[in-house]
Amino acid sequence: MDQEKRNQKSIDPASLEMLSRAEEAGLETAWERYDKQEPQCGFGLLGLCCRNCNMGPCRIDPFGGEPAKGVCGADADTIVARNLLRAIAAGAAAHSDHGRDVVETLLHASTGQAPDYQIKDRDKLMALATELNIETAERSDQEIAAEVASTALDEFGTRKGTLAFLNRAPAPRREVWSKFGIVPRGIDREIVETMHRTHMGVDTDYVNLILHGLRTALSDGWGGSMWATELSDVLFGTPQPIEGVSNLGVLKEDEVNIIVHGHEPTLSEMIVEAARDPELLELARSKGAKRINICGMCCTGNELLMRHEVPVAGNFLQQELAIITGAVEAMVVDVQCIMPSLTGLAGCYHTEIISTSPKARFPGARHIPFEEQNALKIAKEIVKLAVENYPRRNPDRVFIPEEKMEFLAGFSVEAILSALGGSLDPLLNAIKDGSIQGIVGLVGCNNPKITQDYGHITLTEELIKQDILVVETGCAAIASAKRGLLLPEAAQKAGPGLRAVCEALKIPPVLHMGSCVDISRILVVAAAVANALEVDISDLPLAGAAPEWMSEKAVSIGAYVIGSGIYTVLGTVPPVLGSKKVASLLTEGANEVVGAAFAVESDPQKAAGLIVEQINYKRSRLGLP
Ligand code: BF8
Ligand code: SF4
Repeated sequence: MDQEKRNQKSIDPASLEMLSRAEEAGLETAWERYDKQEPQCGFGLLGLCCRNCNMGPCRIDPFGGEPAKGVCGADADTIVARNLLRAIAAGAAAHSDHGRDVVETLLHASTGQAPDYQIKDRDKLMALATELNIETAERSDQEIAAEVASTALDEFGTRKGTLAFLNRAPAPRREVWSKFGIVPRGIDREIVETMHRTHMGVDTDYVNLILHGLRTALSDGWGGSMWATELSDVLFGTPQPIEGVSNLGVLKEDEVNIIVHGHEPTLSEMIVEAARDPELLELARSKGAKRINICGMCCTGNELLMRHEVPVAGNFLQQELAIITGAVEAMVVDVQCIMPSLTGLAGCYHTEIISTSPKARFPGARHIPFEEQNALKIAKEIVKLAVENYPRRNPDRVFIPEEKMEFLAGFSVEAILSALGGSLDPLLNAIKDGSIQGIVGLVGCNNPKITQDYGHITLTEELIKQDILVVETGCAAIASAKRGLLLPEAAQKAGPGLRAVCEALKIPPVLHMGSCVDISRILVVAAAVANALEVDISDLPLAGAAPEWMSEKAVSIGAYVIGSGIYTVLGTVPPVLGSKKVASLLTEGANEVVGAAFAVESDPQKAAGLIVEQINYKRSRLGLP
C-alpha cells in the first residue's frame, strides 16, 4: 500500500507504524475490513431497512419510488425512527448494565460478600447518602453503603416515581422534561418500553417514538451512567489530577505486558492490585522479565489512568495493533468495544485473550470467569497466566513503536472544583468576562470512516484556539492524551483568554474527565453552572461533539446530551437520512422541544465553526461579551 493511502488511516504515528507492520505480516485490521465492506449498503446507511418482524426484512426506496412501505405498511419515518430508538436502547443498556454491576459490587462489598473491595471514598458516600435522604447518624459505613446501593438498584427496575439524580438538573430543565412527558421513570423500564414500542405494530408516530428515545437516553445519562460514575468513585476513589503516559510505546520489551481492555473497573482494579503481588513479581523475574506492566485500553484504560499510575496503550482502533506488537502476554477483556477479531490475531502470536464476563465470550479466547467474591484470587490467577506466557514471546517478532506521551488526567467534578479553589466562581467569572468563551464536551470513539484521531485532534485544537475549554472522555480523551493536549503546556496552543486561565490554575486546556459513563460528570458540571447562573442548561454557551463516533452507546449519549439542552455536532453520519422528517426533527425541531438539536459535520474545521457560532449565539442571548 502506498504511504499516502496509509496516511489516510490515522494521524497517530504509532498506529501508522503498526499498520505497516501488519501489512508486512499479512495481517488484516478494521481498516482493511472496512474497505472490503465498501460500498456499504445504502438502505442501511439511510436507516431504511427493517427486520423487526418476519414478514420482512423490508426496505424503502430512498428516492420516493417503490417500495414506499414495508409489508405491514410502515413508512420511512416510522422505520428510521424505530431503528434509531433501538440503537439508543442498546447504548443505554450497555452503560446502565455496567452501572448496575458497579452498584451490585458496592452492595456486596458492604455486606461482606465481596471482601476484596473497600469503600475508598467515604466523603463521597456520605455526600450521596445526604443527597438521597439516607440516614447516616449512628450507622456504619457499610450500612450506609448498603442502603445507597439498594436505592440505586431500585432505580433500575422497580422504582415507582422518577430517578433521583434528575434533581441535580436545574428546575427549568426538569420542567421541559415534564412538559413533553420525557421524565425517565426507571432505567430498565425505559429501555424495555423502547423495545416494546418498536415491536411490529406498536408505536408508528415518529415524533412520539423519538420523544421516548430521549426519555430512554436520559435514563442513561442521569441514571445508569451517573450511578456507574458515582459508585465507582465510592469504591475506587474519586479521581484527582494524576500524571500518566499514553500510546503503544508504553509496552515494554523486557516486562510482562498485560493489557486490560473493556469497561468495568471492578475487574481492572483487581488486576492492578494483583500485579503488585510480591510472589507474582518474583515469578516474573524468574522468567526473565523485569516487572509486570499493566496497561489500559479504551474505557478501562480511562478508568485506571484516572485513579492509578497505569499507562494507557491506546484507543479503540489500536486494540488490534497492540497485539501486532508481539509483546503482549495477555489481553484481559470484559465487556464492550472489544473487537471479535482479537482472538484470530492473537492466534498469530503468543498473546492470550482472556475473557472474564459471562456476558461476553469470544470463541478462541481463554475464559476465566471473574467473580467479585473471589476477585483478587482470580485476578492473581490471570496475572500468573500472563507471567507464565512471557517465555513464549518470540523476541524476533516484537516491534514496539517508540511513541508515547505524558498527560495529566483525573478531572472529576471534585478535582475541577478544587483546582478552582473550592468554588465555581473563577470558572463563572471567566465565562462571564469572555476569557473562556464556552465549554465543549468532546467525546466518543474511533471509526475507520474517519482518519484515526484526526477528527478529535483537529476539533479540539480549533476549539481551544478560540478560547473554548474542552472537556473529554472515552477514546477522544485518549486521542488528546497521545497528542500532548492534556498537558498544562498545551495551554500555549490555546487562545489568550483560555491560556491565561489555564496558566493561573496550572491546568491543561483540555480536561480528561474519564470513561464514557463519566460523561455524567459533564452533565453535573453543566447543571451546576446553570444553577449558579439561575438559567437552564440550554441557555449556556456549551456544546457537545462526537467527531469519530461508532458505538450505539454514542447514540444514547448524543440523545441525552441534546435532551439535557446541549447542542451536539456528530462527525459520522447517523443512519437517519432516509427520513426527511426524522432528520429535520433531530436537527431543527428538537430546538423547540428540548432547546437543543444535532448537527452533522464530518469536517472538524467546519464543525468547529458551527460550535463557535452556537456558543456566540448563546453568549449574546445571555448578554455576555
Ligand atoms: O465507552 S469511546 S470506542 S471504548 S464507545 Fe468504545 Fe467509543 Fe471508545 Fe468506551 Ni465509549
Ligand atoms: Fe417489514 Fe413492518 Fe415487519 Fe418491519 S415491522 S419487517 S416494515 S413488515
